[in-house]
Amino acid sequence: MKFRARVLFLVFFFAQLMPALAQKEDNGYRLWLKYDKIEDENYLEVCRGQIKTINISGDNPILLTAQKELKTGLDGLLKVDLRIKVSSIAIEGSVIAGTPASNTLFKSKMFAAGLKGLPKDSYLIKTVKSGSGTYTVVAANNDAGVLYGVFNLLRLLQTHAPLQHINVVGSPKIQWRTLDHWDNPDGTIERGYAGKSLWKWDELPDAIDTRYTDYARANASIGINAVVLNNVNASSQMLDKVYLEKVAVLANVFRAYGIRVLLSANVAAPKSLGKLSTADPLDAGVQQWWKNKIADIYRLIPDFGGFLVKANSEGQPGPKDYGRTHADGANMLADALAPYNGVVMWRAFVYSVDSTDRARQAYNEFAGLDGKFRKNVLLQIKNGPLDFQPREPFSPLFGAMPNTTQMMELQITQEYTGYANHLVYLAMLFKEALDTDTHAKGGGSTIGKVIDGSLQGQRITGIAGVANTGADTNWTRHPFAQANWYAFGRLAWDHDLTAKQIAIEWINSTLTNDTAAVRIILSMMMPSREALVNYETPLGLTVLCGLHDVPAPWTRMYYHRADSVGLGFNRTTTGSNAVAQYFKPLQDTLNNIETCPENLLAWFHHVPWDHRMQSGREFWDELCFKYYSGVDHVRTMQDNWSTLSGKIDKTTFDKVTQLLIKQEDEAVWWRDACLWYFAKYSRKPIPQQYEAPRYPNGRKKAD
Ligand code: GCW
Repeated sequence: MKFRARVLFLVFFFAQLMPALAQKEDNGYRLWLKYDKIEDENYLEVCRGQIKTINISGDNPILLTAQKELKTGLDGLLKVDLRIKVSSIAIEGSVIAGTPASNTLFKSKMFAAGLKGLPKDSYLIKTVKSGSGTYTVVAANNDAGVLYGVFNLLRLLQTHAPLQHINVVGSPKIQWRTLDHWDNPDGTIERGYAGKSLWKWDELPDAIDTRYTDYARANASIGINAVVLNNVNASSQMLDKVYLEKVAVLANVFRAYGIRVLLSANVAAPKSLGKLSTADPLDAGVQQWWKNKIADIYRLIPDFGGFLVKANSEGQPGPKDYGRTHADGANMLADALAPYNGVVMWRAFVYSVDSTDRARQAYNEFAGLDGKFRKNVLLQIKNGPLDFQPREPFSPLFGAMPNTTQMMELQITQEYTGYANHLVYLAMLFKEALDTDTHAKGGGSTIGKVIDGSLQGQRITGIAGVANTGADTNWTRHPFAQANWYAFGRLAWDHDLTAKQIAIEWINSTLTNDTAAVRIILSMMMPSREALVNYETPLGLTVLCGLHDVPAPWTRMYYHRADSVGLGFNRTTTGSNAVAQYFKPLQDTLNNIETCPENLLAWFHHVPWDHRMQSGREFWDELCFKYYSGVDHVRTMQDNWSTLSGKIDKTTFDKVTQLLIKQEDEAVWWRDACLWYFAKYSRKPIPQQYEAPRYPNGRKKAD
């Protein structure tokens, strides 16, 4: 071990001495919007041959943005200074972008058919042959569609897609593609690992940080169109006029990028802010207070999106304080927002420690309320029934409320997935959740189809990701954490994209187009989430942490139930019967230890230590195997990354190298702590072929 650490140190040390090769130093600020000159000379030539002018009128804010972005992107990638020439005639060598309203060209027969029926925010990109040359078209029915099309055209260039024959239609599957910030008025971020909040409340509304624009650009480039600015553990202060005026300034900046602003609302605000004696949603005075407040908000922010609410969970106030239901609370706000087209995103994350099985709680509280919510209420459900663990089964609420609009909440910030210290590509987790079959209407009833409305016909659709951004220069601290922000946006836009496709896009636009290097980076990213599961909570184990990045299984008996017989939480019919919340036949599959997927075994079963696994190993040996293979992957990542020295810009290379050293050590710590502790119950040794623990009693010195 020591030898290994020394080798890595030397690699790192010599990497420092190497001259910065061809690559520029990169502080990561530009994210995936780098637009450095295309290095492949042949491809560059093709692009320069086809793209010579830009034709997009910038006569309203979003089109102006699209024009700016198109020029910035193309100028950078092609290293030219393109002329903007607005005309309704298609000229060879031009990129023509717009809507039928902005350019009469798009009213012509040639485009009318393609645009007909193209939904809001969708676009088509097409190479059109004309005479001896070609021109390129980005067309949409609304301005935001043009902006998304422009960003996609730039992405095609960043990924070196063949330009001569483009024929792409892009269409978002989900309407509310939302980023939730857990940012507090004092500038701190709950579960934020990349510095302070981006919102400088003390400077607003007077000073407008240019970073707000860069933030909006990044979001728009991946299709995000809504942001909730403040923590769900909400301070009423955010609804105060002083703060609303600051919020309005941010909303103005974001609007030009097609982004709407929402706020988390503390439902006790009528009391704390309005000095009423109650916050009961059925009280006429309370209802009037919200109506007035909402009218004030829309005066300042005409396209305000609405409220996100965490109620009666972890100490937050809510309708149950007054003997009312979640539906009563949500509907009262929904009625007040409806005249303005606003929505309520009401969270289903309810948690009180005393419940016998926490994994059952959300379903118990919400399933019976199906059909009771207004049409403009979206029930926001975390992907798993518990709380953003490295792996959970899906929340059984999905698909179980056919008369209620459901949206999914994912966590981009790495609360339980290594903070911003571990390289973990979360698209694998997001995809697993979106692709899971709920069996709500027979096989193929995936969560993706529930939330995009195609399964149960809900008309409003949404998805939210808890942001991992902060004021750190590179936004997310770990350079690879940017990929998780990127992947969330891309999947919110189209959950049928594959995690691999998205990773390639991100690598190409952020790190490199070198084929061999891309392959190596992919081999690191793609298995990284499974590796995390393996070195923290394999085989269906969950919440084995103290602080959320530190192993402490000895404090989490509630979740793992280790004893001399076995390990895991019995949620079968002989236990808490949480399986009953799932649709058949899945319910039976999960209930039977022989058919339950092994990666969820200890979630649903108290697994005997000698239970025979598919690998032929006994459960205990399999557990050891998983913990050790999780660590192995981190080491493979280190080895692979070290081969990229000189191929990736030095700042990023060094930073990732350092973080991988930390990740390796923490992975080993998790492995050693969990196996040391569980061995007390299994009374079995760690098989001999494995290396000796680095932390034999599960503690680090500093611990
Ligand atoms: O995961 C838990 C977090 C809390 C968070 C809560 C929630 C915002 O530990 O910090 O509170 O979930 O989602 O409401």
